[in-house]
Amino acid sequence: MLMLAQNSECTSTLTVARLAQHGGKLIHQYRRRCLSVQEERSLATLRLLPTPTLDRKLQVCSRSFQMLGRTLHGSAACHRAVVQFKLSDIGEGITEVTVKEWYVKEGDRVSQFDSICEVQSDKASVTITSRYDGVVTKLYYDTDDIALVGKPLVDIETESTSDVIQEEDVVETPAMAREEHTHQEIKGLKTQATPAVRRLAMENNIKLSEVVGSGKDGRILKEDILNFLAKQTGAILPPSPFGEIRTPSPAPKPPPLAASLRVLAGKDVTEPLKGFQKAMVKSMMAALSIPHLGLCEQVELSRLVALRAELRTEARGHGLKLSYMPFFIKAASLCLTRFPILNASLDESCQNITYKASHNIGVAMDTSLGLLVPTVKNVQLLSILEVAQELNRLQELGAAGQLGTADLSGGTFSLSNIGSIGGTYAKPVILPPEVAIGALGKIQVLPRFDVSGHVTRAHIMNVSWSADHRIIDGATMCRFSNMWRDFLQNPASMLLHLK
Ligand code: CO6
Repeated sequence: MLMLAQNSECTSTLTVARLAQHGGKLIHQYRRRCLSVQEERSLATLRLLPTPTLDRKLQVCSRSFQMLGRTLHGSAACHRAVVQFKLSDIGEGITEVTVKEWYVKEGDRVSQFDSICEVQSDKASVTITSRYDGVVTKLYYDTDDIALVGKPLVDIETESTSDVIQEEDVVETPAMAREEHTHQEIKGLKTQATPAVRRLAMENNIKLSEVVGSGKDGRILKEDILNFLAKQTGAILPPSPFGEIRTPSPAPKPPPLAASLRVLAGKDVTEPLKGFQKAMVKSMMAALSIPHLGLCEQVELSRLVALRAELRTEARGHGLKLSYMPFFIKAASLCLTRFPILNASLDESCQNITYKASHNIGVAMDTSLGLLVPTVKNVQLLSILEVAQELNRLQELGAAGQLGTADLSGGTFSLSNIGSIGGTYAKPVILPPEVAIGALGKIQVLPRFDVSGHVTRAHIMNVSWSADHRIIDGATMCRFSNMWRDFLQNPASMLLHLK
């Protein structure tokens, strides 16, 4: 039995010690979790032993492992470990970020989930939070340095190794500590969470088994618990993109004036491109490889203007702001159902088209951090009011500089309402891997002829479409545009298609 436990690499200390204490009751559990086929055969032989013999062997084994466990714990307790806290993979192929601000300095004491620094990736500005309790002993970067994913960000001297949560980038802890602190066995699945997260769940009477983890390998994060709680209570919380990264709480700072002031003072200023500007270079260079076709159209929105005026009070009753955008977005989704080629992507070798099932409509947004394109996901499943709700949420996050990667990724088609700033016409640029985008101009009150030839006041908006001409032809774009225009000129007709 001892040999079996030593051979088995997983959680041997705890499992065998328990096995020794409870004998046959845990044999099945132990076997299921730890044993190879060969070991199982040996165990079958062991089970054939008379019970007193088995008990004696288990007691011996238990004593050995209790001693081993004490030794491991003893050495852990008196040992301060320095953990290299690495910048984790934040997905979306992001390999580097700019360190915007440190919230700690060397010598500062931090607890789990304390903010360490704010970084800006290609996609979003995010706050890195600590996984450990301890003292910061080293910062690897200065403000405005480029930090690399997978490389150390800070060193933290932890106070107790038994509290350290293991990731691929930190020091080893005894198997028992890991077993007790990071895993919980539920229906054969292991739920992973840090002690702080477990505490938070416990304090709120939440069973971890009911929470879906959004961290690496399904790890349950603090945000998952908060979101779970929010769903139960109806509160709205900002989302968190990945793992140890969550959206920042500090208010966004206005862009530094230094460069523009120096320019005003008559000096040329050269500075490196960073963050979103750098991301824009990348995405626009990619967009440049797409042959764009353009199509412009005028839309007469007088009926929509009247309808929105009527419905916005009702929306306000739901605590929502109802602008024109939810109608534009929903109408686009209805048209995408009819023209799936506009909600598609072309692979890099131009061999395959993927028609996307979800209508994740990107909305170009003028945020406190610059132009970002968060997406309203699965518009095909949403009512106009639900689109408004989602847009309101995204706008609030955008204004606070808190849009996360999850909201900024996955777009399948985009709309840019430049008219809300005042632009009348635009030439929108496709955001790869999408294949089409529409830019909406300012709604203007202009004279038009009615059917009797009389001049009337009309609410006119220009829409400018760009499409990937490699897979979309002008006729398709025009038919899509006509359909979209008709829905908005006669918004009641959308009712027939709403589910
Ligand atoms: N015309 C007239 N009035 C408008 C329009 C247009 N096109 N759009 C919005 N509005 C009104 C809107 O109805 C609100 O009025 P009230 O409800 O009466 O208060 C008001 O303007 C403010 O609307 P808001 O901007 O808050 O909300 P909306 O849902 O319309 O737009 C948004 C949300 C996120 C699209 C917008 O806030 C925004 O950020 N727009 C800028 C987008 C941008 O920067 N695009 C440029 C990208 S680069 O495309 C590009 C090709 C180049 C030019």
